[in-house]
Amino acid sequence: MSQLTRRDCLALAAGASAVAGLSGCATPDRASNADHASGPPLHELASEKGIRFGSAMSARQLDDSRYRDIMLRECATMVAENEHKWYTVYPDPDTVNFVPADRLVAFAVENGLTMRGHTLLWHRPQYSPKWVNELDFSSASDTADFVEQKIALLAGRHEPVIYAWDVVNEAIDDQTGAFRETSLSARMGEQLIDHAFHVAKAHAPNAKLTYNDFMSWESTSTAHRAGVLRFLERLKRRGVPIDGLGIQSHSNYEMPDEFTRDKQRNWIAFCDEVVGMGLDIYITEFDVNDTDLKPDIAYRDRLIAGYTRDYFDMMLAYPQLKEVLVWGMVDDQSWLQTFLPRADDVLKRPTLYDKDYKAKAVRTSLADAFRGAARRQAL
Ligand code: 9MR
Repeated sequence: MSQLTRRDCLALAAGASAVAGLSGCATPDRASNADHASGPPLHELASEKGIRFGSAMSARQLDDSRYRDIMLRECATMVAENEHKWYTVYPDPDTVNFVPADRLVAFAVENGLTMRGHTLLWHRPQYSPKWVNELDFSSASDTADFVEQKIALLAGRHEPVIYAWDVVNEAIDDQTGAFRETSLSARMGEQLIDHAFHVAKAHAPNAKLTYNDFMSWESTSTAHRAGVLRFLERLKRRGVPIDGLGIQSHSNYEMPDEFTRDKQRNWIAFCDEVVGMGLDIYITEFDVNDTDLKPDIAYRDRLIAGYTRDYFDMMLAYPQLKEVLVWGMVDDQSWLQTFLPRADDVLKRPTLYDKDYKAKAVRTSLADAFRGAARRQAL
């Protein structure tokens, strides 16, 4: 599978009349003049190809009627941005708080959307409640009992509504590729992960079970990609009930115009190995970081739209790609506004809709990528 990058396309377009015949190059001018909300909703274009499309949503956004309208028009599925995380559900040892998660699930059910679950175990101390990080278990079996109780409650709460769970999130150190150490793995090691999947299977027997992580095509991600592959191999070897890899698809550190041919090759090699293990792939948190792009809006939108078309053309070529979720729908509400903020304080444009709830060129790119995708066996 070989793709032309946006940079390749622009270079060719500068001098070659043959550019019209190149595949994988969305023409930026056409994209910028279009009505980007026109035509069928994204979930319809996706489902015609056997793909489920949706977005993350937070409980706060339930009170935003324009946000809700976009969700209902575009999405067939949704995922809670933070409401199923341990720090929300289990903020201290004596509290269980399902209030915001229940509101989101009720919204999905009332409106005929399906719901993904994120996440039964975020294996990363930075995002784990402080009280959990401070636990000191005396044995592996004590740890296992504790983890079972927490995961069983979470996985069972919305069974059978939640059709897929990120059982484990971000267990591999993105710098070294090693399995992270936490208070929960201190006695169990990687058996903790196997246990999490087995408990999830027992309490959400109909859900697709996923390992979710943010390894990417970026050059800074080489050790992370390798670590995730070895980790998945170990899980498969031990017979862990895992159905797929959640590829978050935040392109955080390198800009969209850096998705070069070499990086595409490395990325394809990674995805080939994943599907070669018999796993499905899910894009679970797509957005595009524009921290270092010059502020001109038309310029940024053009690069982001072009990158999005390239990325999805590549990913949708895998029949194992069964669902696509974006990490939020409206620019000014994206987590990226505060993560790696722009030096000039200009609002970032990482999602499909701008702060005025108007669809951008990137939406057209995604719609076109779905139109161009082959049909596959749905989840
Ligand atoms: O978007 C989420 C942000 O609101 C939270 O503060 C943050 C910490 O819980 O998590 C963000 O979502 C992350 C997701 O859960 C896992 N992958 C990376 C996402 C962006 O950081």
